[in-house]
Amino acid sequence: MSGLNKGVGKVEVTLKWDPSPVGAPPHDLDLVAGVYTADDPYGSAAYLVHFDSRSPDGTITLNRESRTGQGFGYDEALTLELDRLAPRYARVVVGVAIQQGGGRLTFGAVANTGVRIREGYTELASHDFADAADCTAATIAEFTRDGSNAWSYRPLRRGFDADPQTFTTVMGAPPA
Ligand SMILES: [Ca+2]
Repeated sequence: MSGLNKGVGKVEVTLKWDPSPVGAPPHDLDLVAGVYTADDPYGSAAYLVHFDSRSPDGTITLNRESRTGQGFGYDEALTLELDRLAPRYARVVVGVAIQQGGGRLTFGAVANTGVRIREGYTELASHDFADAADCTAATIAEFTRDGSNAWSYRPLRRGFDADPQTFTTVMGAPPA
């Protein structure tokens, strides 16, 4: 599915992947959310949410974090309560970054990657990163707030060749 969905409130993003082969370094993928202000929606993130960084007001929460991809079903889960975000925030970008501890690791080298975006029981999108096979990080979704205060969802599929730290500084950049 793609396209524009208006009026989204509480959204869950879930990420899955399969563990690395036995003997290989673990594959660790991370969900990342960048929150941007109305004054500077494409600039630096006002704050980030990921395994090592929480939202100051608790509106965006990483409910589950995996360092290996082991286990059934989804390995990481991020909940965004967009309708609770303070008015000064007008844009949220969600992406996935791959930890590069064992050398350069791309989506194409990680087995069975998948991400799903849902609002309640409604699936807004699902994605397998096939179009980012040569990338080490990618954005997947953008949520923006318009003048009427309603949040809209758009797919935002852009691949990056960046480590997780660098990715957080470029993920909010405007489209080229
Ligand atoms: Ca992780």
